[in-house]
Amino acid sequence: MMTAPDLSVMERDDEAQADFDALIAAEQRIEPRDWMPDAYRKTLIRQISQHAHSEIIGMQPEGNWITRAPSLKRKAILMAKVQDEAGHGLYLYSAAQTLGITRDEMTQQLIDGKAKYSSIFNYPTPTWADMGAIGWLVDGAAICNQVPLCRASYGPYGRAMVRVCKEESFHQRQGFEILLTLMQGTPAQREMAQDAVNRWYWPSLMMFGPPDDASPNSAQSMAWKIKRFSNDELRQRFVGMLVPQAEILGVTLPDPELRWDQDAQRWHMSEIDWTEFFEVLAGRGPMNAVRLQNRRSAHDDGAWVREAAAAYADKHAFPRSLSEERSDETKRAQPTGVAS
Ligand code: BYC
Repeated sequence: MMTAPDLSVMERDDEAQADFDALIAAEQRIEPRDWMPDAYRKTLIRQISQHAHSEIIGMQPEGNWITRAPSLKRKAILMAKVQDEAGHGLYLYSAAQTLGITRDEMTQQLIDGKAKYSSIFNYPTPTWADMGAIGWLVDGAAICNQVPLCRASYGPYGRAMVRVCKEESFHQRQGFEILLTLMQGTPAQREMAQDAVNRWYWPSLMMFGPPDDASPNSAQSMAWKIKRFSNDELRQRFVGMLVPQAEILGVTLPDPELRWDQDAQRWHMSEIDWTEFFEVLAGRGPMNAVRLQNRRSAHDDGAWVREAAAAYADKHAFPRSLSEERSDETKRAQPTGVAS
């Protein structure tokens, strides 16, 4: 009987690529079991692991204020928020692991200083108002960036983003509320809130990445429907969200050129200091060294926990020997608490 000849490797790859393209075009999700181009896998590992590292490093600037929060209620809220960030990091590491990289590899890249994480976490938090500014501006920018990522073409990433975004909304509101309380306080408190907004405004705009014409990854990531909007589009959307909220707060956004350009239908703003952005990316921001050193120390200090957990897992992974079982049975059979 005649059998059909096997498809050549090239033909099979073309077919797999065509199936992948069709799923993307039809707004369907790519799942871990599906074939995907190597470059798509690499891009996702890059973005998701950077995102996970950002959540984990992002615990530090706020963790700095847990022991100094001005009231028990503020401390409880801040602790819950920082714990949420740890949870986000863990969902994201898990999503990246579905692409074939291990958690250990990602952690090693971070502590070796080879992996990027968001530039925003390389700035200091000298006052309590920084907790308000981080919630309002940093979590606000994160929401603008991450809501579209809920529709990312890679299933595990998009699904992780849904829960992350719900929690980020709460974070943004708690930051707004901290600033609102300070703005209704004494002149010194109002000054502290404005100062924090002045320091965090520009770095929060940098969170969206370089301008579109200097963003090497955007075009391909948008074609793959990982990113749904460009860096500049999201930055515009963010500023549009901030302007009315700043009015309610009574704070000034530190850009004298900021105005709505009716003709261009976009926000006109001063040029962002991209030199500062690239300096921070190169590891020369105000807090880069401290953030990485803290992460390394935490990793070293946690070595015994990992070893204990691995030993426990090993112990339960294999059936116990017969003699161990027998010795347990003998112990159970002996009456306890009876004086001999
Ligand atoms: N910081 O071609 P581009 C949070 C890099 S945490 C550092 O535009 P892409 C929170 C970029 O990676 C949420 N690096 O890249 C936690 C690329 O370098 P490589 C953090 C940046 O990927 C605790 C190069 O510049 N959010 O909310 O198309 C407390 C060229 O850029 C940055 C995320 O991680 C930056 N700001 O677009 C409170 C969002 N910007 O990898 C809050 C997920 C760019 O080629 N990530 N770079 O060497 C994304 O949406 C995208 O990766 C980006 C960049 C929009 C950030």
